[in-house]
Amino acid sequence: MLIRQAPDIRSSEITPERLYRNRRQFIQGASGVVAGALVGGAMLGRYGGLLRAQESIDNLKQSPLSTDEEPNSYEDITTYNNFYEFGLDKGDPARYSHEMSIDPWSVRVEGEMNKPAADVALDDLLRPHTLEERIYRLRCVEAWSMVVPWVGFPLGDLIKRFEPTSKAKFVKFETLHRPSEMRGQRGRSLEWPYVEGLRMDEAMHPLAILAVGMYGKTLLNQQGAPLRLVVPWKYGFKSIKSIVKMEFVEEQPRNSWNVAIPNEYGFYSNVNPEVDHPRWSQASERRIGSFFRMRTAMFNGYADQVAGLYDGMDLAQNY
Ligand SMILES: Nc1nc2c(c(=O)[nH]1)N[C@H]1C(S)=C(S)[C@@H](COP(=O)(O)O)O[C@H]1N2
Ligand SMILES: [Mo]
Repeated sequence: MLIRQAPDIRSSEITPERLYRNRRQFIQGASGVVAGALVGGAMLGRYGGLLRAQESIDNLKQSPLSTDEEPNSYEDITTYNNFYEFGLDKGDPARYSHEMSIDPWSVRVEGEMNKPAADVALDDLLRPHTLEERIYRLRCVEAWSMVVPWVGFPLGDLIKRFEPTSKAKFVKFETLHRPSEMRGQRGRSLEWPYVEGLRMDEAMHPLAILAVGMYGKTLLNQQGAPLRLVVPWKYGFKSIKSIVKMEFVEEQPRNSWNVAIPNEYGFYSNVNPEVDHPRWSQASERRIGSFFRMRTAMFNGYADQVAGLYDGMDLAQNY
């Protein structure tokens, strides 16, 4: 499951959409061994470099919760990133995140739960879960967006395994803190480690997933390998990367962007075209790769599924 990432894979060497389409035909075609062997052979021959860097994830179930919008290109998704641990420029994560080693990886799980606190090795964490492909919109608070074909599983399924108690009102997450390998952490752009949190009912919502891959392959470091959160109805900063700790807590946890600039970034951070950022409008967004702006949808287009979580709450107060 784990990858050893080769340093500095040039995006120009990768033609992933082709690879991905081949894989999809293979998955959907399901006419078995012969097609598989051909596609597999072609992949090995043509994309050997990529396969060394990322592992294919086979037999993905397609989620009915996927958007039908066209995913962004692999290149856009892996070269235009926010991951302040590696710098502030959108290109910095792709440039420097190979300096982070992700093998071995484990996640510390603790807090208000019936199971004992434990360091869970990544493979043990993932083993009981069925990975699926979920094509989701990702909307950054900076008013750009992408569509990403994630590979992951519901966060709620993982939470249930640890049997949180009735005192567990929130889940808190932490990113790896390792300044020797994460050059952005040697400066003070944010308080380290990056922390985020969800209310328990948000975390249990079937749309919230933990992602381990995209485009049918394990994540690259710049995307938050080997394990990151994806909460599609919230601004991107809730989707914390490279998670090393999960804690069930009674009080609303701090979250990095709220700590950094509290009047601009709240805890809930639901995508809301009607509540502007103090310095810019949130009514529209630019889909990366497209010239035109489009109108932003309430809850990033997931209102039917998640609006009920916030019944009775003033979303201008709880931004
Ligand atoms: N640990 C950590 N997680 C993070 C960030 C970060 O700087 N550090 N940036 C967030 C922001 S602002 C966004 S928009 C998304 C971007 O995810 P992507 O680079 O996969 O598109 O990651 C989020 N997760
Ligand atoms: Mo963001």
